[in-house]
Amino acid sequence: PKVIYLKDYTVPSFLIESTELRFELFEEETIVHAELKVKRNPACEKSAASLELFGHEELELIELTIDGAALDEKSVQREGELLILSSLPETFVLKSSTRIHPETNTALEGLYKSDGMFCTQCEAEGFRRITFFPDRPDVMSVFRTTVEADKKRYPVLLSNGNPVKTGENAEGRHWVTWEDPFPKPAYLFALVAGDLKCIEDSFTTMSGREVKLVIYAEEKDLDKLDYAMLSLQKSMKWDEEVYGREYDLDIYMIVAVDFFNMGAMENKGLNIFNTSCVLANPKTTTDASFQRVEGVVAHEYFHNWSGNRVTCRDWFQLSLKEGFTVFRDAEFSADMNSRTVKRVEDVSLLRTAQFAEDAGPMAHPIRPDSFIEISNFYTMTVYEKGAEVVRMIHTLLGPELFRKGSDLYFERHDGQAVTTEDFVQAMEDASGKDLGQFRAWYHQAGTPELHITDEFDGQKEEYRLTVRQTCPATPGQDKKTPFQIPLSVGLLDQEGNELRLTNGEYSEVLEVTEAEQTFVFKGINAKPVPSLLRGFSAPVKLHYAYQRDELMFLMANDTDGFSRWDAAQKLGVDIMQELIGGYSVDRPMALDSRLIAAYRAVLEADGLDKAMVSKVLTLPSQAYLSELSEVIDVDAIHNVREFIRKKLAFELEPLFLKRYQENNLEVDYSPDADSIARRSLKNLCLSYLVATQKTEYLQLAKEQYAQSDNMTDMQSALALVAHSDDKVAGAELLDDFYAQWKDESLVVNLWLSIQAADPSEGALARVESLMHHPAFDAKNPNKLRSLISVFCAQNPVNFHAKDGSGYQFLADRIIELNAQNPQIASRMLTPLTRWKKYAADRQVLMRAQLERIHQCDDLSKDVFEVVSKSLV
Ligand code: HT7
Ligand code: ZN
Repeated sequence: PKVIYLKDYTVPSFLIESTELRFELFEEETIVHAELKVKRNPACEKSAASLELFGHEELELIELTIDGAALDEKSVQREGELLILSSLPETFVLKSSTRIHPETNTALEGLYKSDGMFCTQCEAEGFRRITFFPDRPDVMSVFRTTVEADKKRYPVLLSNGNPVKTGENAEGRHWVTWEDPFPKPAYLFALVAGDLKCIEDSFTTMSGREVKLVIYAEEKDLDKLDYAMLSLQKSMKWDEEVYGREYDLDIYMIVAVDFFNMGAMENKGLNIFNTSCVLANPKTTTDASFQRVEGVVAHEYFHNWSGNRVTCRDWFQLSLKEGFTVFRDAEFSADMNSRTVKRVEDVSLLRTAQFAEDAGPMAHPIRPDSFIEISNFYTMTVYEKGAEVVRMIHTLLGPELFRKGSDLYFERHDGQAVTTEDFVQAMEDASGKDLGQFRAWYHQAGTPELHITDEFDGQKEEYRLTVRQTCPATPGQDKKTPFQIPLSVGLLDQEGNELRLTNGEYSEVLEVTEAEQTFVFKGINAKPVPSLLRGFSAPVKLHYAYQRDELMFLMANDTDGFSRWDAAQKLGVDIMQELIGGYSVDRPMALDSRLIAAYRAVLEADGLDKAMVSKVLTLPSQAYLSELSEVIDVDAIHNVREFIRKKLAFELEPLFLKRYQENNLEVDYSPDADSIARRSLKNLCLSYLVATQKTEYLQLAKEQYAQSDNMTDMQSALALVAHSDDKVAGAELLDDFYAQWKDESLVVNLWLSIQAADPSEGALARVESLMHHPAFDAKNPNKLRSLISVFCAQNPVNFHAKDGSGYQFLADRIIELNAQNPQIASRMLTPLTRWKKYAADRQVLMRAQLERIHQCDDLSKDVFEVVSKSLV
């Protein structure tokens, strides 16, 4: 397959002034009529250049005319995905008719069917599966779309923009025409046709315009749409208040579909959402999913400006819209809920999944230089690290100048397709801050590491921090230049009081720009304890030789909530790593009593934020410890973690019980931050209690399961019983749960995941048998993720079984999925790509499966790219 390079970018040779589409939807085929008004691009230097239309190989071209006449054979060439038209006039009307088959489209790209309804997914390159078109984001046009279908089966017909006309045809068919006045690239096109019901509301914008808000779903899910509506209204208000951005069409629609490759899609005026990111009600939805719905609704809404009004010039610029929009949605969630908790959750994810990606064979900068298949680059790096890079600009400029920069960016580039460079330039121009060196974050991959040492000079009353930065080699980038890194620090005296720093404040952002650099703090009369990388001010790995007592001190005294949690994590990691090291040489395990003391202090303290208490009392995850390991010892990590959990449970049992009882209130469910925090602390305490393996606590979990009026408490209790040693009790509850919820697809996904994550022996056989259960559907990505991906990513002891059975199982699934749904196949491959992090015996087994996949005929570009890069 061909590699596409950023350096080869050239402007399009033709532009499209308007696009008129007519879809005739039938059960056995769909006919797409397209009429494009085309003109030569004055910015293109090649005056005789041809027009390149993209069209997937499966498209059947029925008719093609230019200004009403058929083209002569010499002027039309079809080469793979390209239809090349040459000898063209300056302006012309291009008409085509194409036959496609959404009814058999299992890739879920382009036009396809989800549970009997037609829907689309065009980002990144799905539009070329619909019709022949210059499917590239820098070709923007206005769209007028008519959708025609059987009225009974498909009473609702939607597309982007505003509905302008409707009518009925013979044979029970009807049609609706939609007009979108905003020029957009084809990747933002959307169409939906189905038997849908909706809820409606409205939003009055800051300039007083009333916008109609409509959320569509299948009738059975109508009772799960209110939370998304509320989240949408909150997002619209927040974007006006924080960014001055107003919505621009008269209507905003969201449609929930069950078959979807990702979370949601920001199509102009017609968002399409995976049901898992839009449906929510207390009976069927966990707290985590409520928060996800709020966050994803906001994310897609914010794209209306960061992505749609100002879009990407080419797909290398993906982080321009994704990094910025993730930053925007994270700030929104922080404002709606607890800022510190949101930061802790985001940093945990970044430090496990993104850092692992940055250290693996697919490592790439947030603005990649090349790709084979762009779908492979919707990554943690482009999204989450991209958001951290925007956050660093926010930190370096401060909130006021950052807002000036974003105003300038939106104003300067409204209606354009631009680059990450344009974004940085706007920030620079608005603030006057030199971001020259900062740009390295866009083109250098890998996680920078900060090695910090300190020195106290009592005579000079000086405290010095010396910071050395390094960045490991990544594929194609051996050497890196130093990054500009905002390092937020504070200093605490021996009593735990914060000291005033050089800027006169208690916190200061040091700008690290050199390979090695020393920062001096004057007027310090005793050696302080440094609080480093406050708020995780940069996406880096920090190395500073903290003593365990110092970490306990920071846990108790640091004023920065994030840093208190981070100190607890560091203490946990330090203690666990010592035991993990001893595990392979059979050293008896003993828990450092300081961890017990630190946990006790947190459990005993009054008035602490409950969400933070539960975060602090959660041991570093298996995934994080794996990421930190030179060589991942799966069993050692698992067993050490379980040993410590049990030990803490026994030592602190009365406190866990007290906190459980205090927080086990009989109140009506609400997904507000305080209630979520209370449930999270309660369920964490219950998990420690069950870890004692005392029957009374298993009984307590069963009671919680039986009495709970919400899915958060029910699911937590079910998982604890199902993963306990009492397999009879576990099976009983799992059967009961399925019987209760078998008609709620998203709840059934929880049921699949709980079983897939069960660490007890025989998990693979259970997963294999669940693949034959009526609840499972191998064509539905949500089912695949809930069962297969959860097993491979969240059940390490079974997935990494020494006999290689887990690896073979995953490879079999990838080979099956490669033809059916390449995007999902390639995403599911990730666990195998990390083979170099394991000991030799596992490496051999993992590599063998990668090679088996590599040797398959007809590998999709998606799978080929990931497998071949992983084998290097
Ligand atoms: N911008 C959206 C990307 C997306 C996508 C990409 C590839 C394949 C399927 C997809 N579905 C949605 C999602 C977002 O970031 O908002
Ligand atoms: Zn996005």
